Amino acid sequence: MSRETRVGPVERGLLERLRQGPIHLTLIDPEKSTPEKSAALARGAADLGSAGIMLGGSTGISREQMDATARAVRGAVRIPTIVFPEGPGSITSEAHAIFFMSLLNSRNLDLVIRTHARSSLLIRACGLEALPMGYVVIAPGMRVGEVGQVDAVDRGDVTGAEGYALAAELLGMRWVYLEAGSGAPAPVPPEMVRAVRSVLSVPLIVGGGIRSGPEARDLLEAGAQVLVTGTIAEAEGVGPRFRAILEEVTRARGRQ
Ligand code: 1GP
Repeated sequence: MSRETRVGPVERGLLERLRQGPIHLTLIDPEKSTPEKSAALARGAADLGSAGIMLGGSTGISREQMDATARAVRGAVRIPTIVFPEGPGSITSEAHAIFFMSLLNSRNLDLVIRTHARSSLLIRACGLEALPMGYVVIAPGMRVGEVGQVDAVDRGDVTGAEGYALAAELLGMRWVYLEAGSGAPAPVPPEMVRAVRSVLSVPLIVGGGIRSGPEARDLLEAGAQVLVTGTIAEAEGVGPRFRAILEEVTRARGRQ
């Protein structure tokens, strides 16, 4: 089978959109809302131009909650619904795809590869499209840094971040995610994003702590291709700050 044929429709669609410039993904935590409210939030985000809905975030999401939320969101929007897993319990056939991600700087091998070995056959059986991703936690890392038993990359350690990102690409991962941690006081430093982007040819995702238009703009100017926000819409809905972030993404697309 050629490499081309392994890339599924969700990934092809995202790559197609990326050709026109950066995109935004909205992270929704199924544990923090009802399926109906999550679907309404997804609709609002999609209307403002978000390119996909990621479902995940909390530890210990139940399969039932994930199924119900994925079903509701998938029924509400045309953009793809992508699982952002915290473990095998996140796997649902109700979503379109899953970020099949290795937490590269975890000390816990379960999160690097063992859980993947235990869940890959189920993912295939569910018909879920897998997007292979290298996931790298940058300080402060917040909850994922703790739960993920991570040796977080120091915010000044640009070479460390470049090393992880390029290793992911050389291992064949088609997406790289620099994560400062949900609710981080500041996003990944733009200078780190710029450096990582300069060594990568696969798309670079950046998330954690993005709360304002100017923060989004700085990351986009540094070369982030996908911005992920969760907390802002969770706390305020698709309000002014969420809109400001989406406006920056739209503006950056206009510049390409
Ligand atoms: C978490 O990067 C995402 O994995 C989103 O972070 O909740 O801070 O937007 P925020």
